[in-house]
Amino acid sequence: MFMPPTATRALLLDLNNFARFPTLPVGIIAASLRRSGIEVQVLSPLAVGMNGIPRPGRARPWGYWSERLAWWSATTANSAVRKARRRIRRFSAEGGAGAGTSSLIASFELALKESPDVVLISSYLMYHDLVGELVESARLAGCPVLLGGPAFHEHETRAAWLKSPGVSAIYAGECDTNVSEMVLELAAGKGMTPRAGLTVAGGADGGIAPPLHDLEASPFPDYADFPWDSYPNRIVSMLTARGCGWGRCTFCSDVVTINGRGFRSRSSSHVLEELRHHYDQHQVRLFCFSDLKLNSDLTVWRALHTSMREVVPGAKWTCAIHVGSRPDEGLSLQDLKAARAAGLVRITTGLESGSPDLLDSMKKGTRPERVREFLSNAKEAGITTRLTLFTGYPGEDASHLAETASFLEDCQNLVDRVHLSRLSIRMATPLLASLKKEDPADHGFSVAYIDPVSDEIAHTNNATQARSYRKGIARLLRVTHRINRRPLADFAAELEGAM
Ligand code: B12
Ligand code: SF4
Repeated sequence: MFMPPTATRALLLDLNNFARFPTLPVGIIAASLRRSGIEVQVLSPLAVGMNGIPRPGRARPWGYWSERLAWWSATTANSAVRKARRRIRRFSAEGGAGAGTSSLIASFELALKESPDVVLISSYLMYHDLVGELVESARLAGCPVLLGGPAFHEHETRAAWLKSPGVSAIYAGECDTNVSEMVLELAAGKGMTPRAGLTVAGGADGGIAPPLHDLEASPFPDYADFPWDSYPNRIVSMLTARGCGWGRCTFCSDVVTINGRGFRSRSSSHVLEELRHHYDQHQVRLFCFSDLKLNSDLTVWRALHTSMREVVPGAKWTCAIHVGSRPDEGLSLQDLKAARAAGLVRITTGLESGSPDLLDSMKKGTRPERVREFLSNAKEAGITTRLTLFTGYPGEDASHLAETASFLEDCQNLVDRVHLSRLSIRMATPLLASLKKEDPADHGFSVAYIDPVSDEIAHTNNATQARSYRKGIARLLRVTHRINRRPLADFAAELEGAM
């Protein structure tokens, strides 16, 4: 392995800022740089007073009314209300902004005084304006900046972000095994070797790097630099694979991101070794599997059931699964009992809608009755469940909402949390591509604008204005609130809000 003669120093800024556990990609980058002998300072916004975005837990008593207000303000025909709402949301998305942001900028400037050779920023797109301020400070300090993150997969996004004069280059790819080379080249100041995924300021667009196939070449994430005392408990995020074994849902933006393209899995032994590593390093027993669908690779899924508690005594964990249509989805009562015995206490799954017709047009690959059976098995196995649903898919009307509400009312004693949202349309999804081709007059649904800087796509949906539709929403919000008002079982409470 190439070792630099004198250690290169990198300042790594984590703008994925989450309030519950250390950030996985930032841990990977830190480990990868250290493996090459590069010194790394990780700057976590949470450590310097910038709030992470909270995940909802138990609903407040007034939750039903605040959800109705949120729904109304998002869908009203009054464009001034919608505009005001967008402004408020953008402000709060930037992490509570205000004081938190200025203390982050101050800490960043302080870190620049230590003269790092390179700044690396891992960012979600909502932090564009903040990144603009940070890179300007780096530019004034004469320090090159390499930018990356999960959502730089579109040419327009990269072009817009490269307009900030302090950004030296954007890498649109999984950088697990090549980040050190890029850092050393930037530090040497002799220009960067062209590579797939790399766009240098002023140069031609480098596209997206192909997906990383040898996941075991990636180091275990190094979580030593995170503000462990700022988290309510000690949780580590794990990934056994990248992408989703189903991967076809039309609206899904996860499978078009940098790391979500194509399904790739690690071996069970490599995953178990990593679990043991984090247990030894940080004494963690709580794990959040960030896989899009942990039951994609049934060998790894079942290895967790048999070996999780052998490698981490007393482990508790949470994950997301997809109730698909394979004959064996690994979700039988026997499987779920084995998973519970191995410490699985919470499962999230996306049903999206209770209407079989809508599920077909979304290519969701699931059926409401199969999800019901899964919920019932999970309940019997003693695992708490969380269901995600959304309204507003093109073609949805009051009758579809009624199917979803009936499903939830039937299952309300089987499910512990419901996350009910409105459709978000994202760039690069099959849904957006099909909407661009269609005539909005056909179904009263149209895309109002696309902002490639933030990947915010506004749309109008005439169906939501019908009285019967609004009544359907109220019914759905009522049953959702009833479910979310209940406290979560004590054995699963440590992982509430982790996913
Ligand atoms: C797990 C997950 C979560 C978890 C954990 C989040 C965390 N911060 O750890 C939870 C469920 C809590 C969560 C919450 C949210 N999430 Co989330 N989440 C994901 C998910 C499914 C996987 C992320 C992950 O771990 N990826 C694995 C790593 C290995 O991949 P990666 O992040 O892409 O990093 C690689 C490359 O991008 C590159 N890279 C990354 N950074 C850098 C930096 C440099 C310098 C370089 C060279 C390369 C590089 O190399 C990395 C290693 O391979 C992604 C979907 C997806 N497929 O990415 C969404 C995603 C990241 N989330 C997203 C969002 C919007 C959110 C929320 C804001 C949602 C909300 N409104 O509440 C919150 C914000 C919470 C927060 N501040 O962190 C968006 C971000 C979109 C955007 N426009 O930027 C994504 C992409 C989902 C989507 N498709 O819209 N999330
Ligand atoms: S199952 Fe989930 S992660 Fe997979 S494509 Fe569908 S929505 Fe995306």
